Amino acid sequence: MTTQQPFTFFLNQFEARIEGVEPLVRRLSSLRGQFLDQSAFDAILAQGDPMLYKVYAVDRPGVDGELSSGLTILHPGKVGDEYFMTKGHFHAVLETGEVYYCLGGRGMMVMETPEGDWHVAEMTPGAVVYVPPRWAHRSVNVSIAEDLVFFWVYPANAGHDYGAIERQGFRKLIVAQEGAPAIVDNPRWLPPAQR
Ligand code: S6P
Ligand code: ZN
Repeated sequence: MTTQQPFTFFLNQFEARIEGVEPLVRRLSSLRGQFLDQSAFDAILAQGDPMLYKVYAVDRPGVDGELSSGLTILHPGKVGDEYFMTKGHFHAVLETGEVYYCLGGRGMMVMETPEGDWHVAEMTPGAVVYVPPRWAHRSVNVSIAEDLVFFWVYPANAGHDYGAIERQGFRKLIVAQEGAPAIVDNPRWLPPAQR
């Protein structure tokens, strides 16, 4: 057994980055099929491929006991009436949870279980959202102009399973209705027994 050495990294909250870490960038094109309004999606892509979010990950070896952590910056914007969001995933090791700590902006975390239970949690500065084992999670920026910035920690051996979400999305969508975010049903979503 090897003994890991303690280390420190610096999260620059004001510049929304982690010192010395290259971010992973996700653009709109990587969420093809996720936004309900396909023609609005195509219209934005025809003008370019905007960056939706950046992820600064301090990854650790994927073994029992290790924790990965990092910072995500999700930009504001909409595709049709639907706010910019992350792809969303289950953890490949389903029985692993995650903690999110919101540092800035205004958002919602959409969650669901494989059985179709759902929950939406508000993300505002200071909010710590606990994602229990088995819950898929997606972050949504519901602000008009501000970035949604959050820190997260999860077991380094959890892995990511994007497949189920890529196929039919989450049960609930977050859309702008009369200027305010609303939780609505995703018409593409089917209960587990009908898939
Ligand atoms: C990892 C954690 C976050 C997300 C990130 C981007 O378990 O939940 O780091 O990876 O916010 O979301 P996604 O769905 O594109 O991985
Ligand atoms: Zn996760």
